[in-house]
Amino acid sequence: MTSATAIAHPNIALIKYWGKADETLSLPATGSLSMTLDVFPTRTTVTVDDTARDTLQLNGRAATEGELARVTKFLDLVRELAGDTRPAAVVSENTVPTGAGLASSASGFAALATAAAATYGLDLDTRDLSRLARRGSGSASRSIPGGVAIWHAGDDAASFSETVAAPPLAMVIATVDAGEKPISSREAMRRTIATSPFFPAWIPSTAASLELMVAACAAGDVTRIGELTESNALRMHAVIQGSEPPIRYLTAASTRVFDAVAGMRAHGLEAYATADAGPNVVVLTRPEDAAAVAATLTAEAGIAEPVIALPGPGAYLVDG
Ligand code: 2P0
Repeated sequence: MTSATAIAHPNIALIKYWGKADETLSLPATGSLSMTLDVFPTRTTVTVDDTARDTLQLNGRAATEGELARVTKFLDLVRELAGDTRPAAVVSENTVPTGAGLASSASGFAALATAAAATYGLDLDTRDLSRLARRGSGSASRSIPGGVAIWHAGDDAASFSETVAAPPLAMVIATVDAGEKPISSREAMRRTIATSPFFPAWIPSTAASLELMVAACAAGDVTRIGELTESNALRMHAVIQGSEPPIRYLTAASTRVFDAVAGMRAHGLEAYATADAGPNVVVLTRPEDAAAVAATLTAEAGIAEPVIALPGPGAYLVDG
C-alpha cells in the first residue's frame, strides 16, 4: 500500500501514567488504565513519497520543525521495522476543538501508528500496534484498543495495551481554560522523577490502585471505579506539585469543578473528577447520569458547554 488513512480517538486515564522507566523505549514507570472517548477523532493519512524528506501537515497548516522532527523520529522506527527507507507525506486533521483543552498526542500517534504501519506494509495485531504507538507518545498506546484499556508496565515486549471488561461509563469534559499548558507533560514527568520526593511513593501506590481498578471494572462497581479515579488523579497532582521548581496544573477554576462534583455526590448524583496535565477537569459518571452532571457543571461551576463522551472505538483504517 502506498497510502493509508486511520482514525483514532483521545483517551482519559482513570489510573494515570506519570513517569517513564525508559525514555528511549517509552516504557512507563507504572501501568495505567483509561477510557477511549467517542468524541474528537484524529484522522491521519500517510503516503509514501518520492520527496527528499518527510512532510507533515496539521489541520491544514505546515507543521513546525519540532513537530515534524517528532513524526520523522517515529516514522524512522516504522521504516526500520519495515526495511523501507522512503519518506512519507503525513496529513493529519484533529477535531478536538482548540477550546476543549484535551491533549491530541494520544489520538494523534495512535492514528499515525495505524496509518504508517499499513502504508509501510507492517502486519501488526492490536498488541504490537499499541507497542508501536507507545513509542510516539505513551498515552497513544491506550488509544489503539477500544473502550476501557489497560496499558501494562514492563519491558518492550510486555508493555502493550488491551481492552478490559468494564461497566457502562460516561465522561463529561469540563473546559475551564483552553490556553496552552505551562509545561509539557513530557518535560514535567522528567522534573517530577528528578526532584519530587513523593515520586518513589507514587509507583507502588499507583500499581496498587491499578489492581483495585481492574477488579472494580470486572465487578462493574462504578462507585469504586469513581473513588479510585478521583484519588489517583489527586495523588498524581500532589506528586507533580512536589517537584522543584514546583509545577501546578490545577487552578482555582479546576478546584471549583472538584467542589461541584463533591456537591453532586452529597446530593446523591454519583460523579467523580479527574484532571490531566492542565487545568481542565473530566467527570466520570454513569451514562444515564451524564446529562444531569453536565447541567450541574454549568449551573454550579459555570462550565459553558460540557461535552458528554461515551466509550469509543479503537484505532481503525478507513478508505482515504
Ligand atoms: C495519562 N498523561 O495517563 C497522563 C495523565 C497526562 C496526565 O499520558 O511523553 O503525552 O508522549 O509519553 O503520553 C500525557 O503523557 O507523554 C499523559 P509522552 P504523554 O493520560
